Amino acid sequence: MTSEPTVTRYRSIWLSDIHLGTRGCQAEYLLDFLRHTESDTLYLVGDIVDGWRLKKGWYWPQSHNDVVQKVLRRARKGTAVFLVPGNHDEAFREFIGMQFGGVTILEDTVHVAADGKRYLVIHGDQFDAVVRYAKWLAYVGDAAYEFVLRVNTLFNQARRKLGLPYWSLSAYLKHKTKKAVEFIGAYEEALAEEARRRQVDGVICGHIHHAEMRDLGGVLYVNDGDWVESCTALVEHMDGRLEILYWADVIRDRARAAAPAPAAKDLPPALPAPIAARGPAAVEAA
Ligand SMILES: [Mn+2]
Repeated sequence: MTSEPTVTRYRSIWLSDIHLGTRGCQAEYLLDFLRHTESDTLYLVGDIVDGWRLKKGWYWPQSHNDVVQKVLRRARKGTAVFLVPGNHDEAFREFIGMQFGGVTILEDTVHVAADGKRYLVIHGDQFDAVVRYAKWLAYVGDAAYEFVLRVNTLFNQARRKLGLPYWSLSAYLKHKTKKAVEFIGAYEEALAEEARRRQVDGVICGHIHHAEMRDLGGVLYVNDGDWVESCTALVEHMDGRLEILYWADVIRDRARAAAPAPAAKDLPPALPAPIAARGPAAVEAA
């Protein structure tokens, strides 16, 4: 018997860089995320569908269709869904201000959080030109990058067979590259500067496939990451607090919690009464 998934409701959810239509897309992880979450508002912050890749050859497995269906279903059920196009799905930019299937397409927008904080929501590719190390970014979408993502997928299929959790090989390689690290820093600064210029409290973006949340000179820089490497989403709790969810970790922890309890003979001897009285947290920490 399969039990109903436990669904967590958030005020808002941000997803970007899903790259549907590419082999690198971790659609199964995203479907799991969509099964376990709900929100009043959902922002799709660009590069949702990879038009560049689809032009070169059609790749559209059932799981990618399921992602689209789940998103449209949310829009029908009352979630306010906004699509902010990115460079890989720039075709949507011709439809700014229009609504399709309950999804409103916007060039960028300002999100007002429950605590009154205002965040600019934008994909981020608009700032490639002002970033000195933009050359590195040219690799996002090209054959070498796609090859790394392909290897990453195969690598993780093998890890799953061995019962090991998801681990992003491509994200690891990227962070080992000095140029990439320099680029990320310059990109973050350019986005933070735009937030300052627009007089908002922070910026929520995607594009560089690197989830992050930190203060940059008084504005909050938030990147919701991606679903080709790190499988990350940004959520807003009901009180306005923002949090990056690393979904591969959530799946791993859930699997651990669901693992059958060890047989009595494998358990350590019973705890002395004072420790047991402090409850399960104290036991875990021990
Ligand atoms: Mn992009």
